[in-house]
Amino acid sequence: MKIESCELFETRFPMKAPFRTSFGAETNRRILLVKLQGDGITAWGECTSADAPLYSYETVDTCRYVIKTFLLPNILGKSFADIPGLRQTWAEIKGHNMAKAALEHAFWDGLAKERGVSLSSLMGGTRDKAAAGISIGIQESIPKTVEVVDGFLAQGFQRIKLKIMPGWDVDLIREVRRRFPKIVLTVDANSAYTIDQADTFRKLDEFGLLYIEQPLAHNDLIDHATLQSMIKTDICLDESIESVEDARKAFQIGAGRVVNIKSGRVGGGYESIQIHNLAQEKKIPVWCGGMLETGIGRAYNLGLASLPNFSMPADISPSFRFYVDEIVDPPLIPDARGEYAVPQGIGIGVAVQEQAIRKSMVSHEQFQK
Ligand code: OSB
Ligand code: MG
Repeated sequence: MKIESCELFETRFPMKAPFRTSFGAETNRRILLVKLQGDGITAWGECTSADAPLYSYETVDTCRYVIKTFLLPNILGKSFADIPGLRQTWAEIKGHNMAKAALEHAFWDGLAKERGVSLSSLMGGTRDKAAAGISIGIQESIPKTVEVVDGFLAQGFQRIKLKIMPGWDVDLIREVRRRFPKIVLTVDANSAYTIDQADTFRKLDEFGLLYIEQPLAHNDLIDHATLQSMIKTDICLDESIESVEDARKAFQIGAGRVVNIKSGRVGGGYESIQIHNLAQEKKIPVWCGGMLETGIGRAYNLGLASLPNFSMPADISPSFRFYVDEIVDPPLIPDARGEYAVPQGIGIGVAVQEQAIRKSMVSHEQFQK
């Protein structure tokens, strides 16, 4: 596909309810959307960066800046026959994975459209269903959490993930486990603890969690390996894995036994597939994480989650859970058994409603060679 033009839409989607994690609450989400055009094809991508550098150092503004200043000038007006060709243009640019992934993401959609195939099949997907898990933010009380969990279980979600932080952990999980003895339950600390708080995780060992996600620092592997050797429950790495090289090192030292793959965090679908493949070779299960995406990002995640080693439920709740406005058609919704149909249409497999995007748009820029 030839990249004749690129448009950046900055949108603002008020959240129906704040999504609270150990690092803060998201209430009003700015989201950068990318539209590429060329050879008669229109392709879309979503940048997974948040407004503030709390999950990682990237922000909506750093992504926009890096895309405009360093990534686009090397690709505008050029044709790329495959993903490695595109990635080669930014091979020497360090970090800024979410900025790179936003462009790569749109290009995957474009390439799939050029070849007349679904994103899932272009990525090497082997299944047409993906199991849905749900990530539940920090609530005002334990009884309220129990009520929220109950509601999502009734909707069919196959795995419940609860955000934890110091002071909001063992008592919470004890009660949720008491009320729901059989459910698949996980926790996500978003790096809120240090290794000297290992005792908390020893206590969590008794609740039969599927895994404990990112207990320690966002850029740590060493302490995670120490912690993993001290507890029975598997550690799942999220923030700490930004590349296949990170994954290789993590597996080598035993820093975790599960990986949450988020395409934005690792710089795109190509790197995600490398991590998926290495993990498969090492018999490490992976699952597809989420970053509160709109339908565009969720559709992309479903394509990725159709690869064979995505063997645990994804963080893919429908985007109407967070946002009033839907920007893709048809909206992606799991069935009553908590399964999504992986889109089989060409490209990301859902139609993007530019009209709806423009309704929520706060700025728009167009770049052409
Ligand atoms: O750590 O998995 C995380 C959302 C924003 C930032 C970090 C995380 C999350 C989630 C995913 O838990 C929720 C979702 O997209 O449904
Ligand atoms: Mg996480």
